[in-house]
Amino acid sequence: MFGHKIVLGMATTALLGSCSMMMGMGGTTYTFKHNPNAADPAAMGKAVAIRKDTMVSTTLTVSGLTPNKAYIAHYHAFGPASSTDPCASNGPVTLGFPSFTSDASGNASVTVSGDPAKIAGDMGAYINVHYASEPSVVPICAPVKMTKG
Ligand SMILES: [Cu+2]
Repeated sequence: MFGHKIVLGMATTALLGSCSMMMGMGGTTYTFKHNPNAADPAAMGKAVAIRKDTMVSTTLTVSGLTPNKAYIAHYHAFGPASSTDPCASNGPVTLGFPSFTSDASGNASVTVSGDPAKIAGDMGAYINVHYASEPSVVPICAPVKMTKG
């Protein structure tokens, strides 16, 4: 489905990945991949989810966006269109990030804190970044849960 897959070789990902099963101090890191479209072709980044008391705080750090452009991002549930590719599953929104705007260099960061139940299991299968002006345009997606159920 995604012939245009980008492999990111970030040392920090490996470092944080070492405790990815713990949801501990380092949190869990998910890597954004580019969807098969022409929007923001250099877009990339990561999402880091950290459990804090009874909440989960997730921070997106993204680059390669269109400079000074408004974006929206959400956690989505596993949808009906695929059970093995969350980013292609077309699921409903379960937790929305605050809307944000890229800086003059195309970088952006945004954090949402929410009830873990909203993104537990199939409820938090992937994170999408959309153009705020045209939500059907989704340059990048971070898979969180690879298999439905
Ligand atoms: Cu979305």
